[in-house]
Amino acid sequence: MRIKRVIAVAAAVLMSAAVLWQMYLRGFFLPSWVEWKEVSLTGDFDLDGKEETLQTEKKQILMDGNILLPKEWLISDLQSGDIDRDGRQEIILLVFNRQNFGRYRPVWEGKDQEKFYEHIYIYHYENGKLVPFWMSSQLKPELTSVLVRDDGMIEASDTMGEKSLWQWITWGLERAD
Ligand SMILES: [Ca+2]
Ligand SMILES: [Ca+2]
Repeated sequence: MRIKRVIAVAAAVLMSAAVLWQMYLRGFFLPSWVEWKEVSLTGDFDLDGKEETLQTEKKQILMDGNILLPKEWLISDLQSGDIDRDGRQEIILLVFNRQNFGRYRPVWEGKDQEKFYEHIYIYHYENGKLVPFWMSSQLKPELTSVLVRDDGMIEASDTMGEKSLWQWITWGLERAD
């Protein structure tokens, strides 16, 4: 009897650990300053003459109900704007994932880490997919929001309460204020 009870308790502990881990992976324990915005943007992102709608819902980015990025990535904000002034809209995302690096992580970084890092990822929409344009490594300090202005400049607010202005220059974002 005693052994059975120990097994039952151990199973319950394992199950709650599994539930907690799943909650962790879904971002439930990320800091409370993270605002999970549900945004809907309509535009002709692939310049084929037809409009499409991108939206964020439950920390994912979707088009026509299809999730466009890995499900483990948690999206807190979605913006679009022509940041490099070439007439085509870029899609700007604040993403939490367990990768310190962008898409092209060094070979010695084989696995996802436990900790979540925040990134700005910039994409183009092409052939029904998001195609990477520019991806930041871990943001320091972390950003609470980004806003793409009509002139393509990006206004960012960080967790220290500071605001900053960023401009696309040749191949990356540079501080403009
Ligand atoms: Ca289109
Ligand atoms: Ca552009």
